Amino acid sequence: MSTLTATPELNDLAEKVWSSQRLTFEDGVRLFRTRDIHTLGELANQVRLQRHGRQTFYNINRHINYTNYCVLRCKFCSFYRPYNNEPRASARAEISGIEPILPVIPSRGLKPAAPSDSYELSVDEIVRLAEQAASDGATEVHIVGGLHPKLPFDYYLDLCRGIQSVCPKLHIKAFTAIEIIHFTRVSRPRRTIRQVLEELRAAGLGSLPGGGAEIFDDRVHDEAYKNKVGEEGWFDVHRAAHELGMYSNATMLYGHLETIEERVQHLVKLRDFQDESLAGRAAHFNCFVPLSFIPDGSELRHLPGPDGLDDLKTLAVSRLMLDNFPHIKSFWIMHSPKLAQVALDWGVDDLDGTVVWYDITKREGAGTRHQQLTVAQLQRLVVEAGYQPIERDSLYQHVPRTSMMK
Ligand code: V47
Repeated sequence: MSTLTATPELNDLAEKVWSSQRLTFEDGVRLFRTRDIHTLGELANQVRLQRHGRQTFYNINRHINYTNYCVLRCKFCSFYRPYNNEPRASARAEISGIEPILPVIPSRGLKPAAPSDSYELSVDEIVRLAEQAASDGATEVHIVGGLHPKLPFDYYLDLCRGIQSVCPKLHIKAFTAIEIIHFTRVSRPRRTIRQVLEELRAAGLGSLPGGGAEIFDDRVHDEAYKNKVGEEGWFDVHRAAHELGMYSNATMLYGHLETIEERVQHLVKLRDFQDESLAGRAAHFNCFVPLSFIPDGSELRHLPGPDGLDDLKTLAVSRLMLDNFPHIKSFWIMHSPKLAQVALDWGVDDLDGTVVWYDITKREGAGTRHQQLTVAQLQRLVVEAGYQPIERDSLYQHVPRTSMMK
């Protein structure tokens, strides 16, 4: 497969990659620990080139984070705000059959503005954002939020229905596995995971993003996100989605309290699950998204977070270990556009998209919710790196455009 000469340290692993043999857990750990980073990057790049040639995928999308109220207190998260019975926004009044507890505050985008920065968006506001995104050329809205203690299941159904009725072509990629399980708990009568997914799909949900996976390990779970649904629940949701024919993604939040072994174990668990989905379910994971931990503002802010080399190694090892995942994404919001560009040589073939607004992490402190790359900027990153930019839809079909998007 290659003209690459691996150092003796990685010779046997290079042979395995060249002959398409599956890497073991121990191989993954060795790749993380190697000092021969050039061979590691080149091996990942070869796998990427074999799968996708020089094509690099991006989409025109818009991320919408509907609330930062959350019943959880994950230590890595700087996004959540406790609910504490603060004055309510307009959301509940606008959705079917819900009486507002407090007077409705006129719709003004994010509410309340002061003294707290907690917010929830009404269904109408979300639909308007989606409409705006569609008129700007977006093919996808990526919608996730905190676990809101009061919003009823109807809010999420109305949100999907509302978007679908005004933008029937817009793909709704929404709700992490953790949110889906939250919906089973708030729904009345209580729904199963499958019922929640079926109802959301009938309302317009197209696919599931990969968030909430963190690290599949009980020790890390108990130290960093104790009360969150763990690996079993996360896989239950993705299993049900794949059985229903709904595609999804998978993530790994790395660079906080986990060890290298725990990272590799996470990858192996995903690979095993993907084998099952590919063999016997109607859909599977499309993409793996390693999320680089951003400590700013979180309870773990004393940690340094991953450096650039760790980011590149993690992406490369992911490409090599996850031999049954079609795509590896560098989410430029967390990696930075510069690192995401370099990562195209380290196994990455997807850059997510234009994003526009993003609330969950802010690399440069407060006031930078507006995090956007234009199509021209995304394309330039790709072209300058020697790759071919391809606009994709949510299911990785090529999007033909008659005019150049900005
Ligand atoms: O679920 C939270 C993570 C996720 C931090 O599926 C953090 O295509 C880093 O899942 N530092 C949300 N990460 C983002 C996500 C995602 C993003 C882009 C594309 C896709 C996809 C999925 O972000 C959360 C959590 O795991 N996260 N806090 C933090 N401080």
